[in-house]
Amino acid sequence: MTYTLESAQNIFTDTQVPSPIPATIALFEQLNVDDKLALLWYAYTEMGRTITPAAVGAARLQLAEGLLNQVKQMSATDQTQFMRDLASRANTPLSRSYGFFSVNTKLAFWYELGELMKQGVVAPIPAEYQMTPGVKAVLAAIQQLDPGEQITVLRNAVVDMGYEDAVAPSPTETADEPMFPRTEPAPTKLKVEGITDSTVLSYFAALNADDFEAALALFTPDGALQPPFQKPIVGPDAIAKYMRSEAQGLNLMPQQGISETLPDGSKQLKITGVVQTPWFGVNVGMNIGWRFLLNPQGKIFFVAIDMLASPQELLNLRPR
Ligand code: 45D
Repeated sequence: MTYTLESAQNIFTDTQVPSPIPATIALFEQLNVDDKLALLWYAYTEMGRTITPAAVGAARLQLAEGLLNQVKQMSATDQTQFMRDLASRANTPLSRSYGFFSVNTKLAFWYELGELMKQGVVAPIPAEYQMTPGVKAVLAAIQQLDPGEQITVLRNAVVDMGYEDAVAPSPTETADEPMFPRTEPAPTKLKVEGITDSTVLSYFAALNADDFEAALALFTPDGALQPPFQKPIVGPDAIAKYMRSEAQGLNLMPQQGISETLPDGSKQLKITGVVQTPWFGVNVGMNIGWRFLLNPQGKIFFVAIDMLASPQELLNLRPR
């Protein structure tokens, strides 16, 4: 096949609507540290209510326990300073410990910190704190987003905190991630309007069963997966590692798609639908698009996962 990763990244770009997420994050980035923490707290108390506590999980919290205990023992002033250091990515020992956590451990850590703030064990946002105009503007921008976009912004903020050492390997990243409990199995009989391709249908079934080996077997040896707002992850080993840490417990509910076979027998498909993360379960649906490029043998050379800008884009699947 004559495709390159670059040309694959550009398939179906004419059907895409720019996402408001990067601009919202850029607005947030302009706030000072205290405003960032306050904004996130307000946003979180509005949407965090629907986090599924079972997803936080005892095993995941155990990975964060050491740092949580240290924070609990601090004075209120030091706790506030610790949170500022996280938000400003200061190079301190505790901020580095946080930086070592995997994405899901960071989320669990902040979930627990939020609970402790509500209980008064960890210093809350000061009662006399007044929202600045900047905070109000970013909060208004976040309120414009749909719930799936809002949790993406929140997740991004959490993942970006702390000091990340570019060289040192991350202990919890390399350790096995605790499983996400599935209270109900994901949908098994998928009907995707306009799509009969068995590779793509097997991809959805494999992820819905947390069967990453089966999913990987569908890729070419140089195959790539591009998560939302990220660079492509190339090769089975890297994709496997990524899936084990970030694709567990997802419910993929593809709804409709279009498929085009090219003269050399390769195929490009765009499918749209809804994905639920175990963190929020059925409470939040994310509007997602998958753009697949399959080689003539039906293996996945490339798949991009995109956050759709609007529910309209779900149906923006005109054949060309
Ligand atoms: O006090 O096909 C703050 C792939 C500070 C795989 C806080 C995928 C202030 C292939 C931090 C706010 C994975 C790519 C407190 C598909 C403060 C594939 C606490 C897609 C207390 C489909 C904040 C998967 C907290 C996708 C606790 C798109 C915030 C997955 C918690 C998307 C936020 C998953 C949480 C998302 C956010 C999950 C738990 C967006 C979770 C978001």
